[in-house]
Amino acid sequence: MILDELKCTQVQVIDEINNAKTMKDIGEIKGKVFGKNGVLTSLSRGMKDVSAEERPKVGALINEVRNAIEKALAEKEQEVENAELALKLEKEKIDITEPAQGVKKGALHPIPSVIDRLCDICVGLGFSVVEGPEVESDYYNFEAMNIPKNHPSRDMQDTFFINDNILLRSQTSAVQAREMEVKKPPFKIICPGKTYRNDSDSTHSPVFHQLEGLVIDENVSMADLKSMLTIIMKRLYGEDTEIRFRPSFFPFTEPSIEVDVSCPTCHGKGCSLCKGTGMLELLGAGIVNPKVLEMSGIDSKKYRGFAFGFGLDRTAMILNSIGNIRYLYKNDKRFLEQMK
Ligand code: FA5
Repeated sequence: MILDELKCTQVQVIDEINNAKTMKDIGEIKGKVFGKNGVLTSLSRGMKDVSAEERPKVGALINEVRNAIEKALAEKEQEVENAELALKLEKEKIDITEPAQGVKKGALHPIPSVIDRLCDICVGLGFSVVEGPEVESDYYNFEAMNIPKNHPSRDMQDTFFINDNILLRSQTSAVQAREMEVKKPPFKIICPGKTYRNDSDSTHSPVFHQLEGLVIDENVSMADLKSMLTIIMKRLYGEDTEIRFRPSFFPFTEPSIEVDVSCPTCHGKGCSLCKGTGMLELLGAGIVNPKVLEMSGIDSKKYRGFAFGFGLDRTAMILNSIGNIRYLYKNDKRFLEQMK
């Protein structure tokens, strides 16, 4: 009886193996045959009920059936593996005559791009780049810049205070005293970075960027400042850019100037970007006030200095003909795509 069952099982299982198409089918057959309740496992368990003289015969047949099934499974596995590999290779075939897919290129946002360009120009002129904290003390932002507490000129920069003595820096000029305290003259530094003021309209943002420049040396003059700024602006905007210096006031420079450039959109004729004036205000600058030098421990009889502070958002707007500062902060992909 058991001998017939074994022979029958062999025929059925080998038939199933022949019909298997995938590794999953083969796995299922293995479970059905050799699993805990598999057909061959159950038949082997039945050995205990077989009489002593039949046992060697049945045992031999069980081994024969097992070997035959295992052999058929191994052959089928190899066959299915080969077929699956052939299919995979067929699917992954690369047609080298197909045109290549274009690579999508990203681009720098206009602000970091302008910072890179200005830093490159200034480093080429011998400046080193420094950094300063955005959360700053009242001392470095104002007092060391000759703007004592309650001085009316503080109103020029509507400042975000964190407490009486800590604020978000309203100007990169805050790095001037920090650098003068630790560097031995002569030196030339620039400091790009974020600045904060309670300001908001089409050309003013509460968060904006400035690039500070400071040169301390003997015999520094207004002529040096003007020629340095002329070189920087012509390298930034092009050789035919017209530059205008106007007298101005900053408590930390004396004398002080403001600098305008001819509008790159209308070339001085007047347009919406320059509000019809043909010129755009770009930065403040001046000869460092001797009081500022003394407060930071620099001998004002021996050394003089000049400083300048670019508004970088304005610079980026001018370079890219952007009509509203908010576009720089909106993260609108359509706008950013145009800046490539
Ligand atoms: C200053 O901040 C001085 N620290 C500049 C300076 C440095 C003068 C060294 C002398 C020596 P002012 O407040 O004008 O100056 O700002 C300089 C530039 O920053 C402006 O010309 C403008 O381009 C930009 N700016 C000022 N406020 C904002 C704002 N809210 N949003 C965008 N840009 C601004």
